[in-house]
Amino acid sequence: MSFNNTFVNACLKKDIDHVPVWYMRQAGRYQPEYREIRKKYSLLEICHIPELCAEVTTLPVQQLGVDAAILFSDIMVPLGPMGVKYDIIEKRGPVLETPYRTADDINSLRALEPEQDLPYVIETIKILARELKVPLIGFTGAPFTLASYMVEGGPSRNYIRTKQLMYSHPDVWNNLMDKLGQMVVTYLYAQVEAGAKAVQIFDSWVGALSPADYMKYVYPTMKKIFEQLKDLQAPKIYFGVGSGELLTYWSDLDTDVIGLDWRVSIPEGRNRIGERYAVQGNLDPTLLLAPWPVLEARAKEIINEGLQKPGFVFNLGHGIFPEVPGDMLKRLTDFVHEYSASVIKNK
Ligand code: 1CP
Repeated sequence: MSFNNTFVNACLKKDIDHVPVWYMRQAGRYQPEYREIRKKYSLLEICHIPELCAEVTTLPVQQLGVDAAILFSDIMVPLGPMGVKYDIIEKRGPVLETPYRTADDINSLRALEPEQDLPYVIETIKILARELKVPLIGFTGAPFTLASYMVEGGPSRNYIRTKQLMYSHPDVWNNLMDKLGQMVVTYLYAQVEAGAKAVQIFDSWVGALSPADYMKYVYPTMKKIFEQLKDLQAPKIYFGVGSGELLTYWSDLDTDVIGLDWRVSIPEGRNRIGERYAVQGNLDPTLLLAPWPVLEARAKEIINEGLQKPGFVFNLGHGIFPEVPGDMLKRLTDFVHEYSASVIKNK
């Protein structure tokens, strides 16, 4: 079987013969095989065993026939070597032993050296780069989203402590953004060096901010990150949930692809970010629990909208829920491939 580079080509707005598809959280609890592995190993243990981690990363590619793999890891993983003590609690998410809230807390963070600090991640990527027939997506959390876990101490609804730090001690906040921004740049270069063919920056919770606060407290760091990533030999995807009102402000970031959630349509998303970027998205993941005709109709609309301009990757607007039946995802993947191929052929 030859290497399927359709995903990377779509990210770069090149010609494609079908719309590529992958799913956020495509490796996870909805898979019986994953649940079996998780009976024996914690999520972080899986990340530490390269052969096993590569297997978990590869499972959805084999089962669903998706056009890209995403490294099995968590956004918290690079924070460990920087000094953050955390665990990932089942059905909850990342939880810290002690939150980071003061100037001293943040000064104590040390810089990430990926090859020395995360050799198991590098090794996993090397295995996958050798074995996969589709591109591997490397990833990192974005500074705001990572900071939200560090300052709150865990998942949050209103990000009160995070915003409090931001408003009350902008110098301390900026120091935190700066350190996390440096980590993002170093970590992504290391992942691509090891063999990742694209990268996604997850700013999952940035939609909690007003545009004014985004511009003041987050944008300068994101602008700098993308400038520093200009020599990265792989397309970059920037994604946030509920980020519709921020999209206009993303229109001069040096990324290749913008990930959209389902609250903004693909054409409206393109209006807001401009012609320059490819887009990725944006099926509401809840539709995977709807009757097939309802799901199919919506997928069709998204594909038609996506194909109006060059540069489209089919994905969900956010991660797969554990309740989703795997055969629904397989059926959707086949549908995206077949339907989009027929639209492209008849153009
Ligand atoms: O196939 C894949 O996508 C799996 C790899 C992956 C990725 C890309 C995992 C494994 N985590 C992530 C990124 C991640 N982790 C994000 C960004 C993407 C997103 O928005 O979904 C975020 C916000 C986290 C933090 C996190 N880790 C949460 C969310 C908590 C909250 O604040 O609501 C949770 C539940 C986790 C645990 C986790 N990470 C990954 C999995 C499969 C799981 C849950 C299942 C398990 O414990 O086995």
